[in-house]
Amino acid sequence: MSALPKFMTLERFINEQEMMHPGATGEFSGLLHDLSLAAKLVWREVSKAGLVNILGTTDRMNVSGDVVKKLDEFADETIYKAMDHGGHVCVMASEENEDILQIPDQYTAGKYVLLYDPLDGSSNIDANITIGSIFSVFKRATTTGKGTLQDCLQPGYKQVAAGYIIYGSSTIFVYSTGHGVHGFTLDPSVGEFLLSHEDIRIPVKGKIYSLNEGNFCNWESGMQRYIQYLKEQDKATDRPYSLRYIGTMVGDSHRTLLYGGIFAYPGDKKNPQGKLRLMYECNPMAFIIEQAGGRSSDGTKSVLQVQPASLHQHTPVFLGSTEDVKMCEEFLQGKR
Ligand code: P6P
Repeated sequence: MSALPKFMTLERFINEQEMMHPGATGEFSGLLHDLSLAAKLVWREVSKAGLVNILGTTDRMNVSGDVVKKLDEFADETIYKAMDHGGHVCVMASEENEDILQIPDQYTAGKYVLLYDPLDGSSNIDANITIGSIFSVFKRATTTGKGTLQDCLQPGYKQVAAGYIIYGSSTIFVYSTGHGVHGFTLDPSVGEFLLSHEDIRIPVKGKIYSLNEGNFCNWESGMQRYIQYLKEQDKATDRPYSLRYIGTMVGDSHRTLLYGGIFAYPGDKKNPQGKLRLMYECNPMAFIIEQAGGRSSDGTKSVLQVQPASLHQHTPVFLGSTEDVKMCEEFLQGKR
């Protein structure tokens, strides 16, 4: 009999990870299982968005001022409804909702907190460009009852899990619980996420930089000098780098995770804190990149060290290969 490939489903992987922690109650596994279901339900709509006239926009604006597209709303509601009744979370927060999202009274409040961006890069939906869902999980900070804003506003180093689902040429569920980063590709024919990227490690140095260079004129001088440096011809230091920019954080971060280099959304004169949100974009992506052996920064320290003050706060973000992010920090700090 031909040797069958080692089929490891996400469900089985989660269960095996739980067995490696004797004290585990199964609550954490249950949360991840529910997230996996939510991912499949969102994928089902995203994969046929162009066919069922789900596109278009609503009049509702979200807290970040983006026009909310119908698929955004669907993904937001789908994730909430998949997670609200399992008894695993005590409170949630989403990019699409200004305030925290309570668990309905009829359901048990669990010991975890979920923050998520239901459909990152949704402005690209109509152009069929890669989009994604991003999630961040903490243990609750309070002890009992309904979760609170305090449960949500925890620094990124306290995350117990984080990850994303990238809806591209294939759909991949990438996550970490602090024991490495693993990717699972959806096989639509069986409706299972199958282990395809075990223990992802980011290259120490890359050759790609990824950011919106259209903001160049508004950047501080250190950032301008760093990008100019990457574009100079110097074979000894493997320059010039190539620019790759999808315009979806999930897509640009995923490519950076696999190929190396640096993804950035710096602050600038108009938006000193940049465009990306700390709690449900930068923290989870920084957790993934650091778990894969890379580096994150807000320009001066790890993104995971930022003490949040509000749910939708922005932060400058630099993610990627350790050597690339370190060099960027040296330019930003005037050391080069
Ligand atoms: P810009 C998508 O709208 C998003 O929130 C991120 O996914 C992405 O990295 C960024 O904004 C792109 O912003 O200003 O380059 O269009």
